[in-house]
Amino acid sequence: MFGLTRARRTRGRRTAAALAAGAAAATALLAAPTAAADPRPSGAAPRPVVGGTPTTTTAYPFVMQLTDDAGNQFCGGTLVAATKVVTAAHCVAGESAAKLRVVGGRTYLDGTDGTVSAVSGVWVDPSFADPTSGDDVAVLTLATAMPYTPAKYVSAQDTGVYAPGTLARVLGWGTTSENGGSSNQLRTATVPVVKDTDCANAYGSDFVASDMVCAGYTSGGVDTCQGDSGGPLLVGGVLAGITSWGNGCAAAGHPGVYTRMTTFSSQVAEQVAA
Ligand code: 4AZ
Repeated sequence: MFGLTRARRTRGRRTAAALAAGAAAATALLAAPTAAADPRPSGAAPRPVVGGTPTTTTAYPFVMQLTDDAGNQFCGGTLVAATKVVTAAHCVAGESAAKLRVVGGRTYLDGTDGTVSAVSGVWVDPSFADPTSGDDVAVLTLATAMPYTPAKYVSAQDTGVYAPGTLARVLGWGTTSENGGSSNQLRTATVPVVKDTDCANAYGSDFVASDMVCAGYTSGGVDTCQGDSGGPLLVGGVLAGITSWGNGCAAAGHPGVYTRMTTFSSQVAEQVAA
């Protein structure tokens, strides 16, 4: 039933030819020295988010699973108040609240621990149409309060969090390689914020700088992937982005694209107060 939501993330489903053409163009661009050095040992295979490490909801108690009513995880979210979860619009647009669940305090997809809540309200940014047009933000209201410490989120003036090269943390249960399987355990990785002009060079008009920010290494290897959407991008432990889209996962020249939270923080605050 969430097939449409997934299918809309067509960036991961481009043809091999389109990917190859994009990769060739990107290789030329990505001599730009904006990203931090890749910390992985040279020649190391990408580790499974892609290139991350396992973690727990004890370490990151505000990281939520979004599931359908059968318990299948399809996106992530961030608890920002006891009954409020920030996620991506593309995760929940067109879905009925009755079929959504939010699970907190559960590190493993196959676990039964933590707290499961029904969703009593879904706010999707009214301007949202498609992730590549921006406005990819939603706020869920939970029927049951989550007994976990929420995350703080950036305010409109905190744009310094997007200084190129700033290390950001991403989290999720998404696939550990493009077209691979989801991770049973929550994973995390750190990725540097990419300069807007480099991201515009990679994605053309699909990159809307007012609404998006990119993060990733010039050489790829570390990224969010399918199933990580809606989850947090944290800078200094504060929610600064929402996993939104990308062309494939972890490919050189195609960083992950995240919702630029500073643009939406007043709208989110309004929903959190509602
Ligand atoms: C997705 O389909 C998805 N590499 C999330 C993140 C990225 C690509 C796809 C970025 O949920």
